[in-house]
Amino acid sequence: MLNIDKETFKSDYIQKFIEIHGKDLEEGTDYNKYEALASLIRDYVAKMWIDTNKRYKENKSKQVYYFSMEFLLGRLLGSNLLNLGINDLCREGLNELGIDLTKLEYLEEDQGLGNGGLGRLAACFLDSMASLGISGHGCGIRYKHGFFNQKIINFSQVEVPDDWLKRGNLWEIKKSDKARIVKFGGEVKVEYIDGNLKFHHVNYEKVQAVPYDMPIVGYKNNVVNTLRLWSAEPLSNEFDFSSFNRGDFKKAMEYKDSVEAISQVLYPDDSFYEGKLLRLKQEYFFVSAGIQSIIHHFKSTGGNIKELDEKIAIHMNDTHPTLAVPELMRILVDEEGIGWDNAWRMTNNIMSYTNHTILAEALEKWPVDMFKKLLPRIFMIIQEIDRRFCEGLRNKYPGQWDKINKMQIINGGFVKMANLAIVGSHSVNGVAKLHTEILKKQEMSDFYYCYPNKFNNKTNGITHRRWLMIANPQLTELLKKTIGDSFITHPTDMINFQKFAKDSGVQEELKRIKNRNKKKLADYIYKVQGIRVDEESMFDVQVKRLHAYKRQTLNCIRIMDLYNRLLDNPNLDIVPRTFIFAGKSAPGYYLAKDIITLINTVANKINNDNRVNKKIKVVFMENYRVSLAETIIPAADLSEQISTTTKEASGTSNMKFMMNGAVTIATLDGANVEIRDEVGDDNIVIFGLTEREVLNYYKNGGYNSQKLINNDDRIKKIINSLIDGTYSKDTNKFKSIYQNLVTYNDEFFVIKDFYSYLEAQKKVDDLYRNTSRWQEMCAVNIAHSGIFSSDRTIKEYATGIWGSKCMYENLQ
Ligand code: 26Q
Repeated sequence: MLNIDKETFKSDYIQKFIEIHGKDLEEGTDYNKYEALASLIRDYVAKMWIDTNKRYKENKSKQVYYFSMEFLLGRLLGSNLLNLGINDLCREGLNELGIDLTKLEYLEEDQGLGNGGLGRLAACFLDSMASLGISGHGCGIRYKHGFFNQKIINFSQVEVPDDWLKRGNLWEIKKSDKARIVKFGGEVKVEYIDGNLKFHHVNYEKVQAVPYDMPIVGYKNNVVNTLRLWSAEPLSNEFDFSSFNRGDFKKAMEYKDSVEAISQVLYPDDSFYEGKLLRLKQEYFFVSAGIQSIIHHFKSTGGNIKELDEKIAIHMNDTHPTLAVPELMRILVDEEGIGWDNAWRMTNNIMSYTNHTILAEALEKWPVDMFKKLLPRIFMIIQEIDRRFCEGLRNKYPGQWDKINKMQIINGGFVKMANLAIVGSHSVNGVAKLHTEILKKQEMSDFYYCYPNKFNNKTNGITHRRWLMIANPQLTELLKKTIGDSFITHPTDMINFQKFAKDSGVQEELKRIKNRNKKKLADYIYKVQGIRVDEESMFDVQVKRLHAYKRQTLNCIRIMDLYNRLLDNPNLDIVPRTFIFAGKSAPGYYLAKDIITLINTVANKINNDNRVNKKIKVVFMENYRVSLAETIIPAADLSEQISTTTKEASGTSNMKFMMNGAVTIATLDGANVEIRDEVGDDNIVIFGLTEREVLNYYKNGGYNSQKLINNDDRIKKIINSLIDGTYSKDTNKFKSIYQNLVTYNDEFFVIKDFYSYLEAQKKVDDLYRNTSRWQEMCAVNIAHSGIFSSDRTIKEYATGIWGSKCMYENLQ
């Protein structure tokens, strides 16, 4: 923990300001003030960072590397201040200098280098690893442009490039001297030397990978780990200078552009795989640079390469970093001269893999021709891995060709990344109990029966430091006041709050805190969207990526139904609600974009209809991102977790909402199952098809959405209103949604679950009317949320997968 007093901080701050801006504080803009503060904090962190690295080196502790294409960090100033333990001191010190810390915090751009759940999980894991004193570091790509900014224009999503680096990134340090070369293309020449095969990769194109390091500060424990993000830069000696000199710099520029393209932009798809060459380049680029730098560091600090697997662990966040397996093999075999069998044993001990989805359309597979051309040596290594693997399979399953074909790594003209990740790792995990069971018994069953011990579950978690302490300081204070502050380092101690669930004083406090958070959100909605919402109404919230399986459509059609009912009966007895949506759609996912347009169109109609807008309002908030989530989630009364059962691997916003005292309406999907098991059926509202029913329909058929619609006038009316001009004069506008539900038989059972959902919503109304019962439910949810801290998850990874020690626990 940083040892500093307020007066020292103030004078350090003023000095820093003058040093970097060359003017007095009074002359500075707010952004100047933010810059000075962030730079000062970075200086404070620097010493701890160096000390941590020294300690890791001296203790020779096992180093964990979390490889991920995405790290969705959001803002860092607040979490760095909190984790350094100087939040209050800074706030007061700055206040005395006439500066409002909150205002400065809002000036920081979100670091949006991720799509959603998977990227945010990586960010929570970094925070937990540092806070538990685990020597765990991130490795990824420093995209020049992160996830696009979303604007809503004419009710529809428009994508605007994210330019998060335009004013620089104060948290990173460029380490040019640690740059690595990544090789693409070319050919492999094979040579026999003393009876051994030797492989020479020639005529390749060189790309320089330059690392930018960011400190990851642990919570009050003097630990600072590293997130290393790689940027692609051209090498000056790769320019074709002869053509450059002739004045023909087109070629030189082409080289420069093609290199810079690699770390130019994050792919904005989160559930649909497309075999794009640039994406494959990105994957190999960061994996190769990362592994080279790990091995270089290991050797330069005196490590013996033969013991590498005792000293490092590499985790693959989904299949995106799977080329780490053949890249590690390449370095061990080709460069370190280790025999194949030993290299393979070590690689297997080092690597582990998390699966985040069962959607078939999201599984990565690369066309062999493309792969071979871009990564000739890596392809050969994968062929050899596959050859040996299949040889083993043929012995184990003689004659079972179907099974062997399905498990093969290179098959049907494609390199299958999930198969390679499973074969190359000693551990494969799912992200919630149900998801892991589905992986074992359905999606990856052949692999599970072949290697039952590899498979395990690690239910996701979220860092309670950001999602409770930073996002909801008042609730944090109430917890401290009632149960003490042990929950900060031992989040499961939040269970002690359960005894206060029926305490009327605590219930009132909870309500007061929620109302303040709601007011803050309502003010924000008015400021940015110009919509006035009733702060007394129930805030009913669904915020997440737009996807058919997440069923924003189900939420929307029940709002359309409610609107119909209110028009029929203006005195209908319902709890007034504000329906809040937010989320981005992949730019090429037209159905999801149409759903955004539908929600905004319905919102516009309802909000402007005086007959109903005292009772219901609909708001679609633009540009969902980490910092917006921090404002929305603490203000939610009701958390919508309504995916088609079996489709949502885990979900993590469900955990954030419960931790902030929202009640959940949910299907028994992903981690909702575990949330239900924690809080009990009385403290969550469950509806919808069960896992068994869904799997049965998918397997055996028997579902007919058209029949359901035609037999039910109420549903028919809503569905027809998509195409009969009720919401848009252009009757084609929502035709794709209509066709999905009617013509294409409603793949995600929106119609099937409709009445069950309505009934659950009726139950929510009844519960909400009983204020004391509702507050009790909120309290029970908060009390049980500690288990969903990513600290718990990371301890399970550390002991169950990585075999790494957690300093923090040792100190207990
Ligand atoms: C793959 C290939 C090419 C381009 C993009 C991609 C790609 C990128 C991102 C594929 C998937 C993703 C992200 C997936 C994701 O966020 N999954 C979510 O992971 C969460 C954390 O485990 C779970 O809680 C969610 O249930 C799951 O949907």
